[in-house]
Amino acid sequence: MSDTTKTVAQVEAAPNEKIVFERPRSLTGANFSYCPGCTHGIVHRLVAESIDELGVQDKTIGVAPVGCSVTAYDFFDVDMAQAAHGRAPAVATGIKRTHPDAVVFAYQGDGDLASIGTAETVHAATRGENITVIFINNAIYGMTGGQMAPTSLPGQITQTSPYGRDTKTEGFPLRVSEMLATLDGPALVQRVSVDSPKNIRTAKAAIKKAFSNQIEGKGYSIIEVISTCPTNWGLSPEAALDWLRENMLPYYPLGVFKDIDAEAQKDEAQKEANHE
Ligand SMILES: Cc1ncc(C[n+]2csc(CCOP(=O)(O)OP(=O)(O)O)c2C)c(N)n1
Ligand code: SF4
Ligand SMILES: [Mg+2]
Repeated sequence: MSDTTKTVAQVEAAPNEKIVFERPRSLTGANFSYCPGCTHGIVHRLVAESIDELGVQDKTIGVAPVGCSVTAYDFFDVDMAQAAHGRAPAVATGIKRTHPDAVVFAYQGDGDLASIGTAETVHAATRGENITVIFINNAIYGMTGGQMAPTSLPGQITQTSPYGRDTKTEGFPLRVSEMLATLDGPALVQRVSVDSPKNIRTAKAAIKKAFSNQIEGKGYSIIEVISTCPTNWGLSPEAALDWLRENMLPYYPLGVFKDIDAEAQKDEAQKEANHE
């Protein structure tokens, strides 16, 4: 087992040196417990960089889920709370309402958010709760050994669908972003991926905006991150990225599904055009 308590010290620059890359301050430096090629680590970094850049480390409170990121409290150097399976948006709601000046985020897997926590997710979104949700969709229950999740693809082989997910008996995968974007409550609903440098940059901008929205009081923002689980997909890290591109991205298209800022800009442009 990896020793998650072992931390890497923050680098200090010598007088004649310039630091060009370092660990975000909002990560503790504890070794990640994630498998090789798992994208949870990339997303942790993007969340931590966003918190650093917005200067809110001292007032951020994260809510960890169950699933492989259950130990997120070891990795984020901010105050953390632990929610029972699927209850992170409800716990985040309570924290935010009692600490309105805090910046509160829930970090959840697809089993956690889209299965047991579907009700909490939908209701936090429709209330327009002023929280940030980071949703890791890897199409599987990772931590418990690779059972089928609500997001597993049609035909996908998992421990509980050994002949492939049969939509006749197991139904169709939930497209959470599309579903939440139909609600009036959310300020931002965006789906991103972390399979390439270009997509990682887009993911970073989306995650940072989801935090900025909260700081500006704009309301509920959720970023769905299409992610890998090489271990339970039975693939190498590299092959897992190919599988993600070939199978997940066609079913879960990337993009912005709701953005109240973009809608406001469009309305403004329309008003100006009508006056011309
Ligand atoms: C109420 C409840 N039911 C089931 C479990 C067992 N359980 C723990 S983690 C997990 C799967 C989590 O999968 P996901 O949320 O997709 O996270 P991942 O590990 O894939 O990142 C399950 C079913 C639990 N802890 N609590
Ligand atoms: S089991 Fe899957 S989701 Fe969990 S750490 Fe390993 S690769 Fe990541
Ligand atoms: Mg999962």
